[in-house]
Amino acid sequence: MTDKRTTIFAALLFIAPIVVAWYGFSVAAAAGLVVLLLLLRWMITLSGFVAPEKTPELVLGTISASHFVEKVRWCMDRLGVDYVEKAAAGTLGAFYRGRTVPQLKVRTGGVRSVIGNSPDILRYLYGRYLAERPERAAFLEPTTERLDFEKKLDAYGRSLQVWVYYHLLPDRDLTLHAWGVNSPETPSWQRPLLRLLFPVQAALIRFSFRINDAHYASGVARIEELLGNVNADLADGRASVLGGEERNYTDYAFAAFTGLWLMPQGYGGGRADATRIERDQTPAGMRADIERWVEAYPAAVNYVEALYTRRKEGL
Ligand SMILES: N[C@@H](CCC(=O)N[C@@H](CS)C(=O)NCC(=O)O)C(=O)O
Repeated sequence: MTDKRTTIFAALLFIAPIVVAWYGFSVAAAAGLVVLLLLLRWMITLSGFVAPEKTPELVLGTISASHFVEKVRWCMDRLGVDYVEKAAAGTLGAFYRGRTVPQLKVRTGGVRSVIGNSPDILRYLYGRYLAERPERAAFLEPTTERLDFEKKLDAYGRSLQVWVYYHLLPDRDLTLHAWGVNSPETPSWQRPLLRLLFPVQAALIRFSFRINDAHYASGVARIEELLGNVNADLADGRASVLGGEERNYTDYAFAAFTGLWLMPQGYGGGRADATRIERDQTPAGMRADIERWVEAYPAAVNYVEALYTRRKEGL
């Protein structure tokens, strides 16, 4: 409800024991400080009702180089809602705050709600905007078939995370670039932290995503299975992977995830340019996978590129 105020309060909580030790507070004085802090916390809660912070109605928490973010970002653009993006440095939020991106913050009057996980965000957007703009929201309808395909796509997205880090992590500079160290969108205080914490972050990623030869190989097998199936489905020239002439959110999700390795022009809708890595800058093994996929799955590649051309043209 009161983001900035609670952050300041959290900082005070960390400073308080230092103040107590520094000035040699008695037990009674330390207890008094605790009461003061509790009172301050209560005031912050009340201030949320009396003077709510003026935040935009929809804020999308992002890191710019994220295919899960791109899935939601594209759907929000397609839906035509006004929102602002708040970018953070890659991986810091996950390992120190326990949150993933995309994260949607919704303000309704004085109340702020936070939704994580791309499928949950898309379900919210459909429910929220269906009555207001039924035609624009129809592509978000979660039919059984779409939900089933979305699960497979999200698994493809997770395998791509293993694939990306397997290739990228050994190259510190490239990884830091992807995490936003050179991006003006990344808060300036987070950029030096990224450099400082790189060995910790890399170790955490290696551990949590199980980055090793065997997991990479099984991830590539899963990626190729999905690409093979979608490529076969698209061979008849259909507009939507699931069939028919109307595109739906799973088509954008497929394109957003595939865009992570294909890097078509316009990836990120102009909001991921500062973390972009061109194919000729990628490590040799990564480039070899990309080139193999481009050759093996032409229908899927053409489909994603065509969708990105339409995205650039605002269609
Ligand atoms: N199940 C989540 C997965 C999202 C996810 O894994 N996001 C990654 C970026 S692609 C993330 O949050 N990384 C944390 C960070 O970089 O702070 C979703 O569908 O939104």
